[in-house]
Amino acid sequence: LEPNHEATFAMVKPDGLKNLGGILELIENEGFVVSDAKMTLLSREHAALFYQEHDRRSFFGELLEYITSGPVVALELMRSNAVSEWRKLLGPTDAAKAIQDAPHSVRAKFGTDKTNNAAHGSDSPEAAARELNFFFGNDQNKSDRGAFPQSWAK
Ligand code: DGI
Repeated sequence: LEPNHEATFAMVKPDGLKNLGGILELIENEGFVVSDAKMTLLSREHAALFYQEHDRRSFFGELLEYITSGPVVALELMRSNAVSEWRKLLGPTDAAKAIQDAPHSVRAKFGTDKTNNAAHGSDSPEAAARELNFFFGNDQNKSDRGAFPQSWAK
């Protein structure tokens, strides 16, 4: 494995789903391995838990409406420095700002505004661990990854 090999959590949001292929292409091109994936529809309760740090923000209601408006695709991504590298590829929260500051980013290419911004990325290794656990649980089958070819997880 490469130095600093780690996992992060990504989520293709409802507005990003129509561009799932394009988003996965950017992810693969940056050397990430998609090591787990799950398509799901978040309940309002789960969405509120996932975004609980924002529960006092003015946009919280709008965020919950949006994130429960259609299916999301949860992804576990692996590579060296996966957390910071995925944040970099994702781009700034506001897709309009992303077009200016990070034109090759996922949010610049596939997002629209502050709410409809195509995808999510954990902002720290601690958040990644919590968010991976939230979507994928402490899945013992994850050790089955050892059954994949050595070359697969780079
Ligand atoms: O980690 P990010 O997704 O880049 O941003 P965050 O953790 O600060 O906020 C989580 C989500 O909440 C973000 O992807 C979209 C929404 N959000 C954040 N700030 C604003 C916002 N939505 C609106 N409408 N206005 C905001 O200022």
